[in-house]
Amino acid sequence: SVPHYGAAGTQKERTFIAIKPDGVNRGLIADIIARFEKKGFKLVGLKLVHPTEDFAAEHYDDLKARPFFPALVKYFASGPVVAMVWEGKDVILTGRKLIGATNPADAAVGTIRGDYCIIMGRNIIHGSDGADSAKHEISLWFKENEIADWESAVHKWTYEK
Ligand code: IDP
Ligand code: MG
Repeated sequence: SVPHYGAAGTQKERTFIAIKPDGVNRGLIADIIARFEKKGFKLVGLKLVHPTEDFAAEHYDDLKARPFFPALVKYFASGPVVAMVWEGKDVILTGRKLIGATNPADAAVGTIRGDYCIIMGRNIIHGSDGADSAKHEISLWFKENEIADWESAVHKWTYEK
């Protein structure tokens, strides 16, 4: 079987997706999960976590030199987040497409950010931006025994093989 962070480039590619505290508070959990489910991706990890500011800073470590970093850490640690791992062919890139552009003002209508938020500092959802960050973020947020490596009963209706 694959490592718990998945195998990029295969049907077992995995990405880390988090509904941020504004998405949780605004009642968008079910809608966001539904979009990934209806696309055909498979949920393999799911938990509600209220991150500490230290953990938020670790998650966003690559942005620590940016001027908005302190506000970003406070925002991300301001309430519970829905932490998820989704699996499927090209789920990292396609997940980013479902989410839409970082700035909701630039996000296409029909994307999650395009439909549900207005400003960058409250853009409701996070998604890994590549294979390396997916591996890093899944490993940061989830232990091996928190990932369910299950076979979907509708696999053959989603993929040719
Ligand atoms: P991403 O979430 O689309 O991957 P990143 O560049 O990785 O975007 O930035 C992480 C998060 O930091 C964004 O989702 C957004 O909440 C916040 N952010 C990024 N750039 C800005 C900015 O210029 N002003 C305020 N917040 C920002
Ligand atoms: Mg990012």
